[in-house]
Amino acid sequence: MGGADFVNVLYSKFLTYDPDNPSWEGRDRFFLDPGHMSPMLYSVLTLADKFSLDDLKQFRQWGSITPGHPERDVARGIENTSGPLGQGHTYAVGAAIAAKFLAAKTGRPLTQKIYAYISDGGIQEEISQGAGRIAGHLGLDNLIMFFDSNDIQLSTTVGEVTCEDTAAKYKSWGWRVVEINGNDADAIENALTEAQANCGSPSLIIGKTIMGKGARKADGESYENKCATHGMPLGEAGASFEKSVENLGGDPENPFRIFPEVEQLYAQRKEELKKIVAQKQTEQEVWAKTNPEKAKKLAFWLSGQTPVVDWAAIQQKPNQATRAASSTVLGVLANQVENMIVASADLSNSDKTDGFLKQTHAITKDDFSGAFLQAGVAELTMACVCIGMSLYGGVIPACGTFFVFSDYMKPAIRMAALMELPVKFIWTHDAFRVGEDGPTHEPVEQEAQIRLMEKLKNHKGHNSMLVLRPADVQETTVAWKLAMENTHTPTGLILSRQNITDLPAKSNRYEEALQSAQGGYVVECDGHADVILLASGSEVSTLVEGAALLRKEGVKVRIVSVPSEGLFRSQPKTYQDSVIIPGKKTFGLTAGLPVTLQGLVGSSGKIWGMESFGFSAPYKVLDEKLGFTAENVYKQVMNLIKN
Ligand SMILES: Cc1ncc(C[n+]2csc(CCOP(=O)(O)OP(=O)(O)O)c2C)c(N)n1
Ligand SMILES: [Mg+2]
Repeated sequence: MGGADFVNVLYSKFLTYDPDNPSWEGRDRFFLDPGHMSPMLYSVLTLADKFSLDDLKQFRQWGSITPGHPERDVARGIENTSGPLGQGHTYAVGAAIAAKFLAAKTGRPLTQKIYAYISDGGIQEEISQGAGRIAGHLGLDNLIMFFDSNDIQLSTTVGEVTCEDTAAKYKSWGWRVVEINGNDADAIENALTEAQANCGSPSLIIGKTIMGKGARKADGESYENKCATHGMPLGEAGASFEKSVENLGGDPENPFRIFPEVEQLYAQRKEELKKIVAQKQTEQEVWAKTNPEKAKKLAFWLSGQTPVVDWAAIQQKPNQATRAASSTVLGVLANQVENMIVASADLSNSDKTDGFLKQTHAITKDDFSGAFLQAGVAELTMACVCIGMSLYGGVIPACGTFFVFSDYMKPAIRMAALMELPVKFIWTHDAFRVGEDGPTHEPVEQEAQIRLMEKLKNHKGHNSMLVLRPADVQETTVAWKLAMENTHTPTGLILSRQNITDLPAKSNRYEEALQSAQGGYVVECDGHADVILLASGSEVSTLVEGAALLRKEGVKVRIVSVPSEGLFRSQPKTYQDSVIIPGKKTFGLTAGLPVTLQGLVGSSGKIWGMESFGFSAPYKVLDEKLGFTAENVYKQVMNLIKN
């Protein structure tokens, strides 16, 4: 691989890590954007004693520790390799922000670097625009990125798809850019030395490299610079495996071999690292002794434990939109959770993340003590930056935008779920009730889509995501509590734009809303109910209004709020059956596709939902036209119980 010279120089001379403690937080980080190059990373990590030659021989096999695209395996030195091109280097941007933020918050000296490796694919992915812009704008001089510019990609040459001046592009975003021969070890070493000394801007090293360097055909002719070598073993791609290994100085009979001079180079580096790490740790200890309070805080943050928040004391104004209730909670979190960073994609005053912003200030190039990231209009970038902060550790990231634009973030949500990262996604304007903005802004199928992630298990066997759609202000407080307590998977909060009448309280609505922790619970029940009325979010209050009409006709109802189907289905069967009684007629109301509630309502019921895209009109008109009214609940339920 053409980038092998770079990673060799990086790992044998520059990257600082503790050979004995892979999760030492003072380590440099290396993010490999093109995850398809994981064999290159495995190789260099084998030289660093993290893998064996036998592990390399098991590459991509069932049960091996060397899968294709490993994503994350910190114990073996892998911070991240990104399967989806473009995301990985954006995680690096997030990690660089987190490092600067923690340094600013604690006064701890910042000595580590965040390295990223990007290829033609990552450079072309749209997300690189957001990552490049933010890194340049914030002057992330702790970020050094190497571009493996080999002019070849998967199915074409680079020249067939672009004529851009990549150096000029990054310079325009405020990066320091150098261009070198990426297969020249001395040039790489010089470029890295300069980049390390650079202040005030991120560095891009464009390394011109040769795809399939050293590859030869059977007749000895060169087989370099071929798309075919991107994804196939050399022999199958048209080159000769034997001739190529021979040409590179190896033994085709015994290709898995570490040469003595290489072994020596890495053994020497290991000794150097021990000294470097010992010195850095001493510096950290000196700092911790002079700053015991801050050091204690930092240790707690890095542990990833649930922050202490006085949830019961949060005062909610009644009958507000759940986005407003979320804003109230965020205002409290800004003061009680010092290691939280909230971002918004240019909607802070609308998604109400400004509740947090008002208690802090935005992060800027010269000041990382603020805890708010103005991400600009770049939802996927923002989500990946948050993932990067989470990968770095010590920071609790959250980000907000309109629910309909969760579509722009889905590829990152999936990665957060796969990597078990507790990023919080705040999605407001959760239904067609954004009416006047027309169908483009009205989410319909988004809730069903996001809830699929609640149904998908991660490799630990847990729901890969927690998705909560609270029904009123107190459920919103509880939803945030559950989100902050969820330290092992991402959480999505789906919130309303419009005001919602609070659900009826028996004694204390907050205490009752705490039952959201079971995913779903009975809000009200008239003895032996004739019918179960079930919903999440603002539709629950519409059911409450409909129930009043039904009761006038002597119908006994049970009203159930299900903020999270995934959480509900994780409860013991006896609990589930005590809430949604099997065989009982059930009516579900959803502002999403009917399928959103299918798993809860089952076959003995009826779901009233959206069957098409929305329409442009004020939301009260849409409620009437689309049947989201007490009267329609009454009508539909009467039909259901009669049949
Ligand atoms: C988002 C995304 N789209 C498509 C792919 C499939 N894919 C893997 S590598 C690649 C392009 C490879 O070109 P380059 O990045 O230059 O890597 P090189 O072939 O030079 O190693 C593509 C399209 C992917 N992994 N991620
Ligand atoms: Mg390439």
